[in-house]
Amino acid sequence: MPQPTSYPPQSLDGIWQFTFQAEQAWTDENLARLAYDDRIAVPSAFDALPAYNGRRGVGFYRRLITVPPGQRARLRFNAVGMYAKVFIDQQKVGEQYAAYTPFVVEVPKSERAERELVVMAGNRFDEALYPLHLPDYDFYAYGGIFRSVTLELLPEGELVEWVGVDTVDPDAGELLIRVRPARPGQAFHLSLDDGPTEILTATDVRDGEARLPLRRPGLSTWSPDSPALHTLAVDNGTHLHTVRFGVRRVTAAEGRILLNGKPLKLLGYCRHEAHPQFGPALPLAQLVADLHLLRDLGCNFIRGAHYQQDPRFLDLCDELGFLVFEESLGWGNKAEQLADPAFIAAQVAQTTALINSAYNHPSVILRGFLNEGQSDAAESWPCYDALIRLVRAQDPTRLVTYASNRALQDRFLEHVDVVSFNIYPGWYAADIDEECPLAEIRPRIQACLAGLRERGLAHKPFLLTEIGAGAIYGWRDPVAAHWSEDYQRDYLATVCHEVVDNPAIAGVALWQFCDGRTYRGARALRRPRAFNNKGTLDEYRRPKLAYDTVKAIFTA
Ligand code: ADA
Repeated sequence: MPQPTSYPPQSLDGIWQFTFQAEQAWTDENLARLAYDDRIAVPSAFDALPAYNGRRGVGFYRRLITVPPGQRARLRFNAVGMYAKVFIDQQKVGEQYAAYTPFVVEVPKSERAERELVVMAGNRFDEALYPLHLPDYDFYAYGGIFRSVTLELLPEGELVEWVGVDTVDPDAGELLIRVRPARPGQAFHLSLDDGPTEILTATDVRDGEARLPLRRPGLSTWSPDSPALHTLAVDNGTHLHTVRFGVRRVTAAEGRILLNGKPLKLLGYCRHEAHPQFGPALPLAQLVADLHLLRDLGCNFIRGAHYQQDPRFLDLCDELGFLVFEESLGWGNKAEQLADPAFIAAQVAQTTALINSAYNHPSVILRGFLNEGQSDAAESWPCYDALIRLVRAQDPTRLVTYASNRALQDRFLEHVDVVSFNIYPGWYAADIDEECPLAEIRPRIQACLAGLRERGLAHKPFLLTEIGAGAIYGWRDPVAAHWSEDYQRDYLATVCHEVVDNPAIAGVALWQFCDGRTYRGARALRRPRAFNNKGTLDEYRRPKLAYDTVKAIFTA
């Protein structure tokens, strides 16, 4: 058997040339006249930098790369926002209209080794061009190469493009190895944890995917307390593809979420990838620091709001034993969008890319989409139907859900595994003249549970996937009025005690971990400082009064 070929990916992160063009149209692909008058880091959000703060247009990132003449190669971009075009030697080789979602582009072969790479990163809102991120979303839409870029040298011939590892029975070490592409009768060489190579022949092939059962009794399982990880190398004789995975099975029964048959209580936060100095392009040290803070708070659960998470963050969640709700990008999408075939296609494409690129993270136990879409309108069903079918078909090891702010008016709850509600009793209070709306928090939560029981949905686990109150960092108020740290502390104490004490609640993701920049202009009148201030920490990760209160309850 010829030795399979696998080259380690080369990082292209570092200092690139840069120019910002406020007036250049997205359709204007004339690169020849550009003067790269600036320098920038990759990864970065260019509009998190003083020269480009708040500006909208097109950022051009440029660097040279070296590819041996005649060598097959491709570039992997882990995230470019809001949308991107990629050029090699001034020829367009790829486009991407889904920020936060990885994509790859082939590098055309050349007799020359030194090649010019230019990336156009657009940050103008444009619903026709990019309907996935609209101006009313409550988080700032940055532009840039948000996450790492790598160069992969590839062998000629058929590649092992994708490998997924499903756990069938964690106790028996029974796995299903899914390999794409594949043909009936094709032989694959597998090596688990650098162990002996085993040859498996593809007999069960569906839509170009081989499904190879593999049984390894005694494989250590993945759990928050013991986050054991394994590697699997698959080669088809031409190309070697290695993945890391965890042996774990997630199920839902009798109102609880179970991991390897044991019930969980999910305690944690919703977290945006955001920082005032880096936007969504967080340095690795900040990802680690955020997870250390979440662990210090006593959390075991993170909802990655509202888009695909940095793969390094999920790798860390795998290694540290966090449990994750990951969703594709959406925010308050209305029925007319949700019924629009072009929008549905964009949602299916980005969610498919998310599933494929983040498939083997054992920490991700819940797969979501369409945060707070108009799921109380029948016209919205086509998009929910398409995405629920997609997840069930392509991502069968995770529970399907979506975060709904329609509560008991939601029309699609029967179709998901877990009911996830975003509610804000005591903040967006029913009666704005009510002096102390804290009193409405527990009754509202209990009313949701009662309503679900009446609808015959009490067997589905119930998550509070958003609940919270705003607090301006440093504002201490003897009256404990809205926007004070005191009110937020009392609010989250009420919520956390209810969650911990009430067995009918499977978990909570408090809104939110830290403050984050949001709207500009008049919309910001609802967001003091033009930030979403519901963080338990401020945007620089400085803890508010609520921090110690939540920690005391979560760690009790
Ligand atoms: C919604 C939304 C969040 C945030 C929150 C709030 O639930 O999903 O992104 O906007 O409201 O702060 O009001």
